[in-house]
Formats: sequence, C-alpha cells, structure tokens
Amino acid sequence: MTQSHKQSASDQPVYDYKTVKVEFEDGIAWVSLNRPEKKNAMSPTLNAEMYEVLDQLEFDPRCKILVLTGEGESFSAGMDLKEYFRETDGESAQFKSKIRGAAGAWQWRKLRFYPKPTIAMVNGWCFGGAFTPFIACDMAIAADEATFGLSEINWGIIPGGNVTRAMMELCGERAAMYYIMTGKTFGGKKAAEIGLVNESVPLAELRAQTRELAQLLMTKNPTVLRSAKHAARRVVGMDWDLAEEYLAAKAAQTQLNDEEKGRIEGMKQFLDDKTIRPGLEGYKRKVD
Ligand code: ACO
Ligand code: V55
Repeated sequence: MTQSHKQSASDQPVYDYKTVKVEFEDGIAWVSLNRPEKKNAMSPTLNAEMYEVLDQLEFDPRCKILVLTGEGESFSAGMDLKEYFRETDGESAQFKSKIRGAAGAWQWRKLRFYPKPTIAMVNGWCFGGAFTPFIACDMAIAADEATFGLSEINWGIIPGGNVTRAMMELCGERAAMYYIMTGKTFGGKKAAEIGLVNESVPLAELRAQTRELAQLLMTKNPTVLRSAKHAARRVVGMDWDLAEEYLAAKAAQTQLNDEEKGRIEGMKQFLDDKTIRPGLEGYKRKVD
C-alpha cells in the first residue's frame, strides 16, 4: 500500500486533509474540494489529497454513495493556473508529466470506474479542468445559479484533461464546439439542456435533491450497480457484436459475484410473493 492509511481508535480512516473535506451522512460521503478562498482551484496538493481520499473511500463502509462538490460559492475554478501550470512550467518534462498524471489519476481514471455510485453536485463556479471530474461522475446535478465555462480559450490553451473529448460525447456537436470555441459561460439550466447534467434545481434545493438521488441509489443492489456502470462505460468503445457478447459475460459474472442473490430474490418477490412490481419499484433488500 503506497498511501499512509490514517487510522482512528475505531479503526476507521480519518480524513484530515488541507484541501479536501469529507463528511459522512447516512451512507453518503460528501466530498468537497476545499480551497474556497481560491475558488477550489485544483493544485497539485489537492490532486494528491483527493486521490488518497477517493482511494480510501472505496473501502470505507460509511461511503455507499459518493457526492463530489465544492466548499463555498464554487464547485471549482479549474486547474490552479499558478501552482499547476505556471509554477511547473520550468520543470522537466518528466516532472510535468507526473503532475499532469496526478490530476488525471483522480479526475478521470479513478472516478470513471469508481466502484461506488458517484454524483457531481455543481454548486457554483465550474471552469475548464473542473469539467473533468464532474463529467467522470455517473450523474450530475447543478444549481440553476451555477456558472459553467470552458475558459481555456480565454487564456490561450485548448481544453485538455479529456474535457474536449467528453464534451463531444456528452453534448451535441454544436453545443460542444460553441462552448469550446467561445469560452462563453452558461448556467445550470443550459447545462441540463445540452446534456451535461441530469437536472438543474435552485441552489436552495440542491443538497436535498442530491440527497434524494443518493438515497434512491442506496436502495439498489451495490454489486449490480457496480457491474451496470462498468458495463455501460466499457461498451462505448466496442462494436455491437462484441458488446453483446461482453454484456452476456458481464451479466453472468454479476450473478456469480452477487452475494445477496438479488436476481433470484427479485423474481421471487414478483412471481411468487407478488409483493413488488419491478416496473415500478426495486425488490426489498434484506441487507443494508
Ligand atoms: N487558478 C488559480 N487561482 C485561482 C483560480 C485558478 N483557476 N481561480 C481563482 N483563483 C484565485 C484568484 O487568483 C484569487 O486569488 P487571490 O485572492 O490570492 O488573488 C482567488 O482565487 C479569488 O478569485 P477572484 O478572481 O478574485 O474571484 P472573483 O469572484 O472575482 O472571480 C472567477 C471568480 C470568475 C472564478 C475567477 O477567479 C476566474 O476567472 N478564475 C479562473 C477560471 C479559469 O479560467 N480556470 C481555468 C480553467 S482552464 C483549466 O482548468 C485547464
Ligand atoms: C486541462 C488542461 C490540462 C490539464 C488538465 O483544460 C486539465 C483542462 C493542458 O493541460 O493537464
């Protein structure tokens, strides 16, 4: 194990970090980028800390659903122009590549295949590099009052960190090109309209709406949820026949791995007990 796993008396990790805040609430881990005085800009320190936090939360039973958000009035103003870009400009290519890699490690690679459901809660400013982690989350809810923008063009770079690629997949090409090339800002409602977020709600209701979504996800079988999300992400790069075969194999693997045998229980509750209608509700789980 490479990280220091800080342990408390109760043997649970302690999340004591300078730039990341973790709060637990009934199965939800609220994880905040925590540099409000810098609009939660993502510095190398934050990137290193966030990787460690996510890595530990993977096995922390207090985290069933992970919500990624920002402290204060910002989600995140993107990469830290001072600490991440300018201060590393003079360093070796190898060092720069390490710093860039550490950003992508949590923002993209860790989050996209995170073993638990992830929700981005975009509460305010969301610029440039901040698109990477929020796009990598399974779902996203924005505040109407949030401000999004691909500001890269405004200071002379192209949107990197896979932001450009993700925009082209998530939005229509027209919207993606428009925001990539103009750097114009847009609000939560527009983000929902172009498919960047699932919904946009007034800021005053944002936390409650996010909690409600997290609670719904918590009623589902976590093994099946994990398989479903991984399968969905994997099939995007496959041809149709390979995807069909892969999904059959993934379904069999899921059934084998599912300790609570949800599939059998779900059929029983519908076909034998007649206590649920799966079109309208999930089967009643015995655990959790
Ligand atoms: N990198 C480094 N520092 C930042 C960043 C950032 N991305 N964003 C904000 N800060 C700092 C400011 O320098 C300032 O620091 P200081 O108090 O030490 O002077 C502090 O955060 C507060 O920011 P202000 O600009 O004073 O706040 P204001 O409310 O006027 O504006 C806004 C907020 C619009 C978010 C503005 O800070 C801004 O435009 N930030 C940059 C957004 C951006 O282009 N991000 C990069 C995207 S590209 C990429 O991520 C690869
Ligand atoms: C971005 C750009 C980067 C990066 C991470 O535009 C994010 C977003 C040009 O490098 O390393």
